[in-house]
Amino acid sequence: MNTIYQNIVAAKAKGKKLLAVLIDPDKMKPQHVSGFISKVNASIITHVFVGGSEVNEGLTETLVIEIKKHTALPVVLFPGDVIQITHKADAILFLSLISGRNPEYLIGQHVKAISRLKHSQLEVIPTGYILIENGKETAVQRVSKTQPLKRNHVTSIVHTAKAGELLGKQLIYLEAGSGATQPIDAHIISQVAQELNIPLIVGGGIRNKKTIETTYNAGADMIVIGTAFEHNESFLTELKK
Ligand code: 1GP
Repeated sequence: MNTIYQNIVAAKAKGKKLLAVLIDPDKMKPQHVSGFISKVNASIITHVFVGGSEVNEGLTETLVIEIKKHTALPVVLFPGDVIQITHKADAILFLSLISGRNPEYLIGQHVKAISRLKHSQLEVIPTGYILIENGKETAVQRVSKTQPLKRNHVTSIVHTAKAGELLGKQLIYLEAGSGATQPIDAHIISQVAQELNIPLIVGGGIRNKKTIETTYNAGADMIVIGTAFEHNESFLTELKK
């Protein structure tokens, strides 16, 4: 059986675009999971991401167990820190915040994660995580105590992504931040996509079909949406299969 990563690579090769819903364990109550996930199952969503910048210990595992009762979609951890790691998920984006210069989020959390990952079957996907400014401070910026890359420094963004690839990251994730007022610009996405040989994920502030289309057309292989689905479940229904 293919790994989750191999399926992402295969989808990219075929030009099949992927869409992940991001569920924050702090915001989704277990009793709401079944109704929400039934809408996810009826939609074009291909992956369920679970994570948040600050989540209390135990909440992620409870949520993952509940989600997996209701869907066959791959459940992928998108953790803000090590306490969100649970072996009940299928995979983990092993995120290194390469836009920042805080060693804790470049390597520190990763060292701490090993005792939790060592005996688990979780598929670990090394991911270069790049935060780009969107006009307001984001949770990632606050928690990681790092500065995002400037939107108009496109060369610096492209070089950061390429450096991530050459360091061995298997995915690059361009992040505007949860609830971003401005999603990542198509121009930035296309410049980065042209340089990369690995799949490109884009998220933050995407809240309508038009932006989904622009983001895919610019070269994103996978889009991540959290806030828009949290605030408006009918947007999920709009994205029916
Ligand atoms: C945040 O990129 C994700 O880490 C999704 O962002 O919540 O704005 O959709 P939104």
